[in-house]
Amino acid sequence: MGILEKISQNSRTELIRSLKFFHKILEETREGLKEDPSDKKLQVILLETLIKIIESHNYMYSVLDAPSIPDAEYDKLFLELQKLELRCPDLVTAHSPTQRVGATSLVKFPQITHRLPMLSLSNEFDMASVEAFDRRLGEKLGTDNIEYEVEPKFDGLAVSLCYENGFFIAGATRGDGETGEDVTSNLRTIKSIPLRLHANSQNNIPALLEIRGEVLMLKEDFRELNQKQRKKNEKVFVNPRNAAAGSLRQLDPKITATRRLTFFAYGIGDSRGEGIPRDTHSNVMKYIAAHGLPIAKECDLVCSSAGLLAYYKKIEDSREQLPYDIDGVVYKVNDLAQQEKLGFISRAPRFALAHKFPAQEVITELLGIDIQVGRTGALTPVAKLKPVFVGGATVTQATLHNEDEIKRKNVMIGDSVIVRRAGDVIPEVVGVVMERRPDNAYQFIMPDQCPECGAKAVRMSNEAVVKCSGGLLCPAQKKQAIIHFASRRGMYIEGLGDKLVEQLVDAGLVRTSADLYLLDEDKLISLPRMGKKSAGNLLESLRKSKNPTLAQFIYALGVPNVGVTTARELARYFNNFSSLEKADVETLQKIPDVGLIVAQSITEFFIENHNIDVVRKLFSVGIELIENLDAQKTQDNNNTSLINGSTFVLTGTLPNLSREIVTEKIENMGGKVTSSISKKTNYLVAGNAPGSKYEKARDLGVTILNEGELLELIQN
Ligand code: JCF
Repeated sequence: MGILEKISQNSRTELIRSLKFFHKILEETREGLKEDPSDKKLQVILLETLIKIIESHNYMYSVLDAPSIPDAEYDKLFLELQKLELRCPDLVTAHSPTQRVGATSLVKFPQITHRLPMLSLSNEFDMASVEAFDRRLGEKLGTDNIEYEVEPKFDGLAVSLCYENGFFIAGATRGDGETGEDVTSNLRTIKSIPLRLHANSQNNIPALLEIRGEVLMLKEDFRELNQKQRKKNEKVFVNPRNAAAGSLRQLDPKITATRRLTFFAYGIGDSRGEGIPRDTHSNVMKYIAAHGLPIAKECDLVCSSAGLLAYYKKIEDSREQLPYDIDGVVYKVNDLAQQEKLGFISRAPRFALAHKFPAQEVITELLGIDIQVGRTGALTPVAKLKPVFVGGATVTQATLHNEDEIKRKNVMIGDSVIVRRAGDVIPEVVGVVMERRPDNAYQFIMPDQCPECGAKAVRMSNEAVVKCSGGLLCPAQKKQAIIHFASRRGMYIEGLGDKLVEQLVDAGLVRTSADLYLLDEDKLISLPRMGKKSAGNLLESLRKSKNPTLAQFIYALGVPNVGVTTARELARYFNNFSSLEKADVETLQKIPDVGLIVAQSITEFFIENHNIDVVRKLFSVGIELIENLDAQKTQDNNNTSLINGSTFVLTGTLPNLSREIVTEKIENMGGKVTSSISKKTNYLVAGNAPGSKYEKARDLGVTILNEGELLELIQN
């Protein structure tokens, strides 16, 4: 452990101890003030306590790089302090956090004083406040149809880039708004920041141009970084924003260079030179773009509050598809003369507003930890939460991944935990609010027995997961195996969902996937809520599922470590099921992507008597494989299709086709779909909001196709 890390850990522990204490005082003073709001002594105590708490969080966030509460909670405390100071102006002191323009600066980097202060934006969360904003400005300007430049609000780090005579000479973080950290060397590693401004059509380069914008990490790059970090057993980042911050604030620019960061400009600070627009903000944006700096594609011009709200809705709806995280939208009066007229209010321009999305991180209580048993017997701890509304839905459960994760995050039952839910990602417990840990919080102990069947739970020495050793005798594993068997990419038995499988197994009607095909109407209607019609539909689905491709069937069996892609490779290699069943470890390893572990997992599966029985039974109840179809198709296309033998990578969202379908089509025609671009990649299929793969493909000269072009290739 380095000195800095040691200090961090010690200060964190100390801080948490004192925070606990201050929170008690906070509550008591709040109570006291409820009885007598004008009690001067209590006011002073409340004020000092709020300052202590806020400054501690500031320190943990910006110096120790370890945020301890969600932004929204911090904002609440800050607001409470602001309100108190507004009521009692005599209590305002220079050391109050309200008297800063922004967050604390780090001492690690040299400081740079901004030529013009970097301001912050006023925030609003609701429609009515946006309407009030527009009305307020309209009254001041004497118009009821203000034009606004609008854009997504990047969830990154604000920086200022200074260009002299076209050369990038210095860049700094926002810091406290007056002075920031000199991160010039690190910014120079970001490819989307030009080291020299491009000449625009008038060919004039400004003598001075201070660009304001945001450094961020694209979602796709964030996922790749965390994958790499996990492999190297290094720190994984909570979200792209923290990853971007951690990457930009590296003392060694070589490390920053290995992290893929992106920059988007949103305005200018100081400037000198001819041709710099002085009329509208949208012209400033065009000017910035013409000089080679990236601006958000989603920038737009709208009028009046109706235009603002329509834009908010549009961006909110496309949020998931955007390549970067945003936390709202920004509205800015477009006319610069109007901007000047409106001026500033303390730390923010009066002519701009951040309209934020509802929080994606909230605090709630961890009521308990349940164990879920998966198909392969993996026991997954799941957090039972006090219901909480986050990211647009009520959440009662969140994954805790595994035992090590719980230890790493130091999660105890009874804790207040930070829960994050972004889009349709599974909600997860991000961390613990340590200062709120109650005295009766207790450690979770991973059970040494499967909670479903009582079999011993074992942890392999080199694995993070604990597994139930009950195999298919375990009802939970049985159910999961059947759910997997029936799934869309398996046998595709329509209408056979999780609930129904559970009922069938619990009623003793189905013990293995083969039993499904022995069901009849009488057996089915014995189940609660199952009529003749539903029974008929299910039997029809079962009948229709009896002729899977070899690949589908292999996948459906649920051999550990054999996913869709491996199943396809196996089908292509063996062409028929009996060769696969008989294959030894050496033979299996000749297949692309099959290593020793997968090969062993396959041979072990086909040695197991129970599995052999189920497979035999499946064939005896009428499963007939379309064994040679995949091979046939490949052969047919051998000489004619450009797809056969080519490697494809997919990025972004395709307008009409899902990734699964595209992958299936390509693979059925003898092509391969991989996840990362290299010189060996033949085609990149790019949809909306493509990630960094797009640039990489372009750099490597890989052919880029859109959905239409891909379909043409498939049809030819
Ligand atoms: O994230 C943005 N698009 C954005 C952030 C745009 C702006 O005009 C901003 C900002 C943060 C602060 N302006 C300020 C003053």
